[in-house]
Formats: sequence, structure tokens, C-alpha cells
Amino acid sequence: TAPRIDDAPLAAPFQPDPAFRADVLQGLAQPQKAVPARWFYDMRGSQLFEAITQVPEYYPTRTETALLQAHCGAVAERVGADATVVEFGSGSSIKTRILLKSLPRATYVPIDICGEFLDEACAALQGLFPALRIVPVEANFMDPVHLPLRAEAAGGAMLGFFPGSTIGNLTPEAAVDLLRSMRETLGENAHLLIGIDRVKEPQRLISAYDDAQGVTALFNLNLLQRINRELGGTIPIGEFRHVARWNPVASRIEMHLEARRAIRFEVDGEAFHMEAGETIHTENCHKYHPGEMRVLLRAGGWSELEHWTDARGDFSLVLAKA
Ligand code: AVI
Repeated sequence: TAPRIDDAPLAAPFQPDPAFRADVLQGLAQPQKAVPARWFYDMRGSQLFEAITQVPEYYPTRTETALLQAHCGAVAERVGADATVVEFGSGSSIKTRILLKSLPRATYVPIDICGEFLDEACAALQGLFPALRIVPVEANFMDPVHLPLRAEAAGGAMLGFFPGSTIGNLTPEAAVDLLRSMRETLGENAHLLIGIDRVKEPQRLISAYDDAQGVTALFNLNLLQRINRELGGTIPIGEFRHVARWNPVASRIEMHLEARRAIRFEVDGEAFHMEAGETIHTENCHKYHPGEMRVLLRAGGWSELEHWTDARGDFSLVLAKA
């Protein structure tokens, strides 16, 4: 007999991302439990990160935005108004608007891991810049990215854009590898405009990653919600608290999720146990001195052309050339 319409499945069953599953199961089996920070950014995580950028203690976004406003004209003079701007981890693309205003004939290639968020950001940007050519790429920019167009095809120069001190979420070794792969992706003669957070008093850094409203705590805890939802986890989220610590040896803020008491849970049928006070390490945010930034860029194949900072010396905006 012919199948009836009401026999058809309503929707394909949800398939967990195999890379997410592997990272979580391996990470939770380590003596120091850890889950890579890239898994923060599902739809809610991306929205919570945007909310973090608005809290008073989180100075990087405000400071970098002011630096971009002050110096985007100088960037445009170097790269030309018809440059192709390739943004690594584009998120809401809010800062990009400042840059694109000074590059009226630019092509924009946003790369982001969250396709849903990417679509929304592109639609908003297209509304503001109706003539802008946007070529979105849904990808993890940590992996080598194949660009759908290169400078030859687009006409103008290539300008990599990596704001927000996202480079700080990598170990210095991984940061050098990423800078090299960006150089590879962007080609000869490319420029890179990069935002890097500076070392400062630990208390200011800790407050920036443990804000009074608790937005960063929600962002961190959302990772556990994502594990429960997408990987069939039974993690008792209320039994965890958000912790931000300054690690002076590694020059980084570390975010952890700390168990308030001894707990047991399962993820995808595998059992895990945590002692009271034991943590899951979820993020590193490395902070650099200006001289260290130059060395890092150099090791990644980039020479510093300009280095701008704010009156307090909180944050650096660096323009470099391949
Ligand atoms: C995306 N990244 C640069 C942020 C940072 O400051 O390292 C992520 C973040 N984590 C907590 N607050 C913000």
C-alpha cells in the first residue's frame, strides 16, 4: 500500500555534532576536565557573548570600538576603499560597520561557526549597506578556510580583520599557527587588522570576566545546558558555579565551572564523577604586553605597521602586513 502522509516523519531526528561529542567526552575524561571554548557559541551562547560586551566591567569592546573609530581612516588609506575584508569569527559584525564606513567599495567575507547567527548578522548589515557585496562563510576559522574568492577575483587588496582579542583565547603556540594560516588564506601582500588585549591589574581583568550582573556566569553555564540538550547529558547545572581566575605564569584569565559538591552525571550514556571544588576548565584569555604582540605577529608571518592604543593603555589595535 502507498505510504500515507501522516506516516511521514515530521522532522529528521537531531544529530549531535560528532566533533562536539568527541571534544566533550574526551575533555571530561581528563584529570583536569576541560571543554574547548569554541563550543560556547551556539545561538544562546552567541547572544550571551553580545550581552557581555555591554556590561560595564567588560572594557575590551568599548575600548576597541573607540580605537577603530579613531583609526579606520588610516587603515583605509593603507588598504584602499575597494579592499576585501575577511573577518575571522564575525559574530554580530557590529565593529565591522565602523570599518566598512571607511571602505565604501569593499567586499565583506564574514567567517563564523554559527550559521544561524551569521545569517542574522548578514541580513542586518545588508540593510545598513545595501550596495555591499557580502560573501558569508560558515566555518570554524581555526581550521584552514577556503575562501570563495581571492583578491584577484574581488579586485582590491585583502584585509584580514580579527578584532576583540579573540587571538587571546588561543595558547601562544596555537595563536602563531592561526596567524600563519590566516596569512595562507589571505595571500601575499595582505594586511591584518587585529585587536589584542593587554596585561593589566589582575582585579580589573577578573571583574571583566566575572561581572556583577552575572552575564559571564550565564555564558559559561550555557555550555552545560548545550551538553545536556545536544548530547543527552544529565549534568545538574545548579550545582556548578562560574569562576574566573588570573594565572600569572601563563598571563591569562581562566574560566572554570566549579562543582559545589560531589556529583555524578552522564553524557551520551558515559558516566562522570566530580569532587566538590573540582572544575571543568572552559576558556583561556591570554593578555599580552605590546612587545610580546610584535613577537607573536612576527612568528605568525606578519610585520607590525601601526600600533594604536587608548589613553589608559588597556587595549591594542594593530595593523600588520604579510
Ligand atoms: C571572544 N573572546 C575574545 C572573549 C574574551 O574576552 O576572551 C570571550 C569571553 N569570555 C568571557 N567573556 C568574554
